[in-house]
Amino acid sequence: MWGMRGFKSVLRNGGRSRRGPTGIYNRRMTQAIERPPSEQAGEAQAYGNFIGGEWRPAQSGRTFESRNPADGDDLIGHFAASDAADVAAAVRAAEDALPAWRSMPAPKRGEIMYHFGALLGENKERLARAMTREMGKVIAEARGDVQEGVDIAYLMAGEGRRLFGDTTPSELPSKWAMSVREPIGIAGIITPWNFPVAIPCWKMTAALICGNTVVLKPASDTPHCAALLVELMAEAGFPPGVVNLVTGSGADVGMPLVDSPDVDVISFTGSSDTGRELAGRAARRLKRLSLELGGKNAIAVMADADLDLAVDGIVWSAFGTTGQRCTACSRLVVDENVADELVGRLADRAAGLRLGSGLEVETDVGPLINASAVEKVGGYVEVGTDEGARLLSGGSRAEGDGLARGNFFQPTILDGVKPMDRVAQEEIFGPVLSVIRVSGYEEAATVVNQTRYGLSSSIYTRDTNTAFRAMRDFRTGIVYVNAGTIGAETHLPFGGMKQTGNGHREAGHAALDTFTEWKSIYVDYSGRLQRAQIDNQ
Ligand code: UN1
Repeated sequence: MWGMRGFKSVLRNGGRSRRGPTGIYNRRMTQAIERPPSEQAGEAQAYGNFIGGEWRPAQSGRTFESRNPADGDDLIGHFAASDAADVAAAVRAAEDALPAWRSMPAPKRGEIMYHFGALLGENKERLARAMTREMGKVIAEARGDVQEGVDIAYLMAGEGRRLFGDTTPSELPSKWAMSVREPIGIAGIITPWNFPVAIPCWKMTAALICGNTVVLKPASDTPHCAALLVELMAEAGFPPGVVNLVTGSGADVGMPLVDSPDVDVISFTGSSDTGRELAGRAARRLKRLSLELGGKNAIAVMADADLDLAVDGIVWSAFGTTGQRCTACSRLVVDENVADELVGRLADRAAGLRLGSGLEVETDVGPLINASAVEKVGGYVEVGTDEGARLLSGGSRAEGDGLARGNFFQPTILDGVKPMDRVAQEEIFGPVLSVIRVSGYEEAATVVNQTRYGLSSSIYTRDTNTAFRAMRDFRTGIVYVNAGTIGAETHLPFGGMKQTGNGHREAGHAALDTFTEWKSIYVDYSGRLQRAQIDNQ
């Protein structure tokens, strides 16, 4: 446990985030930045919530730990185990900051955002290493995660000079008609651990550029990444209270945020079960809610496909990030004419993947996020084999040199899976690929769509007509041709059909719809009463 002295010596103190004379965060008042606690030698450090520009412990004084999933002995830090009282304080700070932030011209908000993107880029290596240490993904992918944050920050900085509405002819003479976007108010942002920089950045940059203030509740598995991110946002010049961080559990922090009558919009990425619960709570308050939930993404490989290309794409999509992406490929739908050859090559590749700490450059596959994920994934392998699938490679917890203290699971391939088997229907969120054999495109398209989810899909074919049919037929928010199911770029809409979400999209300019209200404005300069629908007939 830390007292306030230890707390203050480690965390950024209030000086750098005090309001300047203009009421706007004044960067000249900042103090020298201490070395981030993660880089300091000695004992694990304590981190608080970031509320109204100050780092504060949870009001209850309670904390929780974050540990390295590749090595459970590596304690990263102690974090505020917050509750409804801390959420209320953060919401109050966001409310106080709202009037000045929403009235700041959007291009000015964009300048701060641009500065944030640049700082994130400068700190890419530091954040990437902290990310690999905290959630396990291999360092190259962690750098990609931070880069995704940089990309969306620059995109949203540019939106500060767009945020377009429409001007349109009125049906009446001498009357002006236009629509403009307005911020909604306070945005509650609830994010997962698998993209601990990119996803908070997608959500927060979109909310902020539109003029909302935010309260971020990061996953309990990655509070350190969130603290480092928010620290950079403060340094970039977002005024106090515009970005607030509250760490803790979903029940103690996430739910009070969703229930708060003062939080106007919630954006959540996570499990379908939690998403459904949030939807019920938000609905009772008529609160806007953007959900990004599960996936059961398929790659279809046709008989005419370039199999070398397909093998690379499948291995990357199924086992990259240890299968812990919403977009990960967990179903391979393969034409029976090439199935044996493809599956044989995949099994060889899977067996050759090197497991280990993501900080070692030669590691291909890092650990799962925690011990319960190992149990869950192992349980699904059993479910699959009980349903009649053949285990082609992997199938159990990985042990061996350097793996004993981590949550490692072997890359796993199950062959002979039927479309409605549980391992073909339920999200496993681990390195498990279910192979379903089909005869031809029609059956492949049916199987690809035979799921309640609809995030990402892909087809490998050399036939242009087949590729276009898949682009038309696959019921997913993202479709790839001759590429795997992962790797969405930030300037296109990201999100899924069916039960992957509730119709919203993130990233791209589509994200602005989540965080703005439309206002339609009519200006009659005729100097007389003109009645719409009546006086123009
Ligand atoms: C996620 O797993 O929730 O397309 C996000 C991708 C990444 C984002 C994944 N750019 O795989």
